[in-house]
Amino acid sequence: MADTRTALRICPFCEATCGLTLTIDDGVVTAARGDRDDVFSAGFICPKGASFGELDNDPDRLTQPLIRRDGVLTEATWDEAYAVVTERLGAVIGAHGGSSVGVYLGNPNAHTIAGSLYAPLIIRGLGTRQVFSASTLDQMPKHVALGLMFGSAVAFTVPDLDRTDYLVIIGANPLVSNGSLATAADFPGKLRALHKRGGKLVVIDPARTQTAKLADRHLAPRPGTDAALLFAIVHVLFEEDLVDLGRLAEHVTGVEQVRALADEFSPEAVAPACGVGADEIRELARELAAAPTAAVYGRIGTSTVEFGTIGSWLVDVINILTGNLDRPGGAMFALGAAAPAPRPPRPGRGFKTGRWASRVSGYPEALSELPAAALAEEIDTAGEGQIKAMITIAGNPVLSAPDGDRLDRALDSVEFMLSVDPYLNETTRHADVILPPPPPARSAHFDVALNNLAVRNNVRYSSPALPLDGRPDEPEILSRLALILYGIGADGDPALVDAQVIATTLAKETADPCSPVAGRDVDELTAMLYPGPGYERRLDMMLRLGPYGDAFGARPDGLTMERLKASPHGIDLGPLQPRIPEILRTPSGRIELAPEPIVADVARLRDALGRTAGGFLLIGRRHLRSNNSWMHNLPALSGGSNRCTLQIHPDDAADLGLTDIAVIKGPGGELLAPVEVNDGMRRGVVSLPHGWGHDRGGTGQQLAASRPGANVNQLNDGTHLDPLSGTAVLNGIPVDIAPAG
Ligand SMILES: Nc1nc2c(c(=O)[nH]1)N[C@H]1C(S)=C(S)[C@@H](COP(=O)(O)OP(=O)(O)OC[C@H]3O[C@@H](n4cnc5c(=O)[nH]c(N)nc54)[C@H](O)[C@@H]3O)O[C@H]1N2
Ligand SMILES: Nc1nc2c(c(=O)[nH]1)N[C@H]1C(S)=C(S)[C@@H](COP(=O)(O)OP(=O)(O)OC[C@H]3O[C@@H](n4cnc5c(=O)[nH]c(N)nc54)[C@H](O)[C@@H]3O)O[C@H]1N2
Ligand code: SF4
Ligand SMILES: [Mo]
Repeated sequence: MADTRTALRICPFCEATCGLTLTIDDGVVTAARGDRDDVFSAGFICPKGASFGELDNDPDRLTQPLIRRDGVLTEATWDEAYAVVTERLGAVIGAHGGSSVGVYLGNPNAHTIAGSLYAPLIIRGLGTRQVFSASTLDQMPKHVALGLMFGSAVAFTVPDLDRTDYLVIIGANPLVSNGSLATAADFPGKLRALHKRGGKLVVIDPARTQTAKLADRHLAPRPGTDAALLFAIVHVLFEEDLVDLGRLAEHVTGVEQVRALADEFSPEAVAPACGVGADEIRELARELAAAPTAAVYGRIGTSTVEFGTIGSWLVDVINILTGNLDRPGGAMFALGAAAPAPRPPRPGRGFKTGRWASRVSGYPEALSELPAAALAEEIDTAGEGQIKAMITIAGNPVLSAPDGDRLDRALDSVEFMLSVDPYLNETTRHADVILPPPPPARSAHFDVALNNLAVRNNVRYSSPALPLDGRPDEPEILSRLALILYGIGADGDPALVDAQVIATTLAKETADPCSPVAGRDVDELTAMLYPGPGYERRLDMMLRLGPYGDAFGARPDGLTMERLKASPHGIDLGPLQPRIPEILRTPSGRIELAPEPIVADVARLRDALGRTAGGFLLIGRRHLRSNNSWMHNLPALSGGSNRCTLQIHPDDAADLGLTDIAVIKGPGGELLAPVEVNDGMRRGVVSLPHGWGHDRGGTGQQLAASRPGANVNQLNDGTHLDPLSGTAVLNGIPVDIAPAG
């Protein structure tokens, strides 16, 4: 008789954070289904979540550390691996300082406790400014726009999906991605519910995506022109006297400046560049203003483009000018359970980029990060401040960032490289040491980051579903690396790392007159913390200091780790609530609608309007059964439509005489891809998915290597960035297409 049981586990594979019920037979995850009682996801699941078991049990997952011996990565014990890190990383730091160590943090860090709570300690331990992440391949324009407008780069505006009457989705395909920067389990169901209650959906996307097919209205602009199109909406709002800030009026400055800036972006002026009719833009602006409530929501297609920050800013400018920011049914701010408790409104220091610049190209820092597109040059350009060693945590920049071939060579040249990653892949194959975290069923889960982006406030926690069996979990791995950097050594007690964070945080909180624990005794509070592993103690502290917390006994009904654990399907914390002015931290204490750096960048947009481009523009796409570069190794997710093909309009294919294979040339190189005609593509636009190109030697993902696809980012030379955020231009890249051979 098999020993069969179930365990609950929040899915860590995308931002939807669905609750799963895992079936466990004899200590192995054999199935996953949606947890119908989950307070947030109510049973929703997608093919990736359903493949949880396959991912957990993937035989290509590393179970032991690898260390490079005589040039070859070979299995080693954890003690041996930490010893090599201590010696070799220590040697680089001894010779060149901690600032010579580059760090790249990949996407899964947003989904793990380790990435949220422990990765920052490694950066601090190194004292390095050579910090890179997937954010500058993704959402950094949004951070910069939010920071400049609201004074906090993490004051995310989230569409109130459950209550809105009119939703505009620009540059996102949530039917496939399941949503991003808007944590909503069952996005498809929420769009259907919008229709059911008589609401309207508008999708703005050069491709007729799955999401666009659901829309009442689909505009298909030329790639890279969202900022101009959004500006034209703003123009119409002013011109036709449709601006109505409502409750926000007293909290906003800069409205007249925005009016002046929008003056030259009339629908008629931008229509030729956008390839969308002026009347369509006017109609959209009028409907947005007339809707009882409306929300504009932008994502990758509005972000990873030439004018990413201006576009991301305009999304919220429209939400504000139509009175839809911070009201039910509009774009609102979540209030995460582990975020600090709200403080009384007050002016803040505001947000600045460019406090320092990258060494080689002088790109401004944003949110203490440098552009991922500049990582290779920071490694391969000699001189003072050059990166001499690399640490990657949960990232695969060789496939995710522009010009992977250059990064490939650069990573090969560093004196020492350490990767914390479960796979031997295109990036980690360069490491001298790979430390593999355990599979997800053996890890705890809490959405430190994504709870602040949820379309409905909630809090949920998963304990590990299976024991670690002697392996360290990822918090322990990162804690031991921190101990090495602090000079204590890898055999120190990892609990010291948590104790230090707890002591520092509580000292600050008790000294803050606005904190729920102002004036209390740090030792008394510390003694009250949940008696679990270090990360549970830290989460307990955060929850208790947070907006719903028990304030360490002062609010006896409030949230604690113990109470959260007693609610295995999670705790619903209600619909989003207005947070202005409390959330604002600008120097003026108001929403600064016309921040100087953005105003200064508008001239660049104006100049681009007159540009006439021939040739094709390349955009990206995602597949339901894929996740960036790292899920091409699972049988359940491979095959079918999940293929690295060049999608092109049939008439364009016919004009070019394209039949089976196309050669695609971009500013950074060329590649071959099978042609897939698709009449949903705009004429002159082609699409390729990213995360493919598994044909490099020395990797350990057999299935992925057997159907490698091509690395779209090789078409990109990495020199084109959104200047305000340092984000790589990944959509709207000029390419030439021809039949192969
Ligand atoms: N052309 C083009 N390029 C793009 C994009 C695009 O739209 N077009 N999208 C961009 C975006 S939005 C993103 S977010 C980036 C992603 O860029 P990256 O984050 O660099 O790449 P991923 O493919 O997500 O790689 C994730 C890595 O984390 C590892 N991993 C998985 N789970 C864990 C874990 O629990 N712990 C640890 N330590 N490691 C883990 C995987 O093995 C893999 O190596 O790609 C970007 N690149
Ligand atoms: N199944 C699956 N889910 C995922 C991922 C995955 O790889 N697979 N990745 C996850 C990650 S890391 C992220 S960041 C999110 C991303 O979430 P989304 O942003 O929703 O995902 P994308 O599919 O990249 O959608 C971008 C859309 O922008 C369009 N687009 C391209 N250029 C332009 C343009 O110039 N203007 C406009 N208006 N549209 C344009 C594209 O056609 C595409 O439909 O998805 C996450 N979820
Ligand atoms: S939608 Fe995202 S969180 Fe939900 S099951 Fe799929 S991958 Fe997991
Ligand atoms: Mo992403």
